[in-house]
Amino acid sequence: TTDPSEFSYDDRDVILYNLGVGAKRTDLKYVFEGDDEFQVVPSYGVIPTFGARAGFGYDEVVPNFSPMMLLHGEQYLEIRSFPIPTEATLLSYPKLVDVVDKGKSAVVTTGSLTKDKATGKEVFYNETTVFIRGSGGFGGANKGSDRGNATRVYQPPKRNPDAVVEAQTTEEQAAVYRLSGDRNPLHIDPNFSKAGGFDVPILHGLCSFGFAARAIVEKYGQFRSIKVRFAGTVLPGQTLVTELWKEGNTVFFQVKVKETGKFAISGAGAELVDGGKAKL
Ligand code: HDC
Repeated sequence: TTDPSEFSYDDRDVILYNLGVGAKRTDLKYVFEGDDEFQVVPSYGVIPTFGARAGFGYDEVVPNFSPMMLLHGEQYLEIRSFPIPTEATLLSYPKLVDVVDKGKSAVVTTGSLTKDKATGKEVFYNETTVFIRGSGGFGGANKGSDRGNATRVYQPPKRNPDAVVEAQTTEEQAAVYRLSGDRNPLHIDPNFSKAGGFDVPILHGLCSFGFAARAIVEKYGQFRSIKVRFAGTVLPGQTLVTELWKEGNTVFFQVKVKETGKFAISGAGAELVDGGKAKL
């Protein structure tokens, strides 16, 4: 297709994505299309929006834009119909939501609705916030709008986590993950990443997001929305430690890098479908 908003996928894409977010060969529901419970890790809902263009360029909304200085800041995903298909043709409709001046940096949010092409049914809604270093100082008065769970900062309870899930990424994690759609050279080309300030190409924020989403589904079941802030970078090969707390329908979570003790994801939360018990 030549329509950039159109995205088709099938079981091969599902398996590649699941492997990209750390599924093991023994997790048959993620890696074998013949399994009765074959499914995609629900964070896949971010992927169909990648090719779609929102009708603006970052260089048109902030000063001094350089792609090397762009980092993924936050992500919100809503899943609007279940079960998530393991093959479909979808259409995405992105639009500019917010541009905020953070002084040295700029924060730009794009919202994108994704529908099933055949039925018109809404499948996903995403908000993607990028943090663009060196593109602030343009004097915008906008402090960012309140969009409910999409902008919520989830404060985890003070008690110890109810569950902790540890998973080591591989040295090839970003090299595999990028094949699901985000070909940003920041995650593979050392010359590009060096220009952006990183000696080694860094892991996609959405790859760590997928690891955390998998942990939520495995511990508590399916969720209808998920929101994260990417608080620090992760290098391929590092170990992700996801800490989770469940309160009613809400899962609070955060992700730390085991080797450094620093946050990769903070202020994050997910809203479960029917307390996570729904059989979908
Ligand atoms: O938090 C710092 C950081 O390094 N975070 C990790 C970033 C990261 O690794 N992201 C993932 C990898 S990059 C990636 O995946 C790119 C991808 O390929 C392409 C994008 C995806 C497109 C998808 C399309 C579907 C950093 C550098 C982001 C901020 O740190 P500092 O500069 O120290 O900021 P700080 O002084 O703490 O705060 C300044 C103001 O900015 C707000 N802020 C901080 N972190 C933010 C953020 N806003 C959004 N997102 C974040 N992650 C702070 O709240 C503060 O605002 P205020 O002054 O109003 O309080």
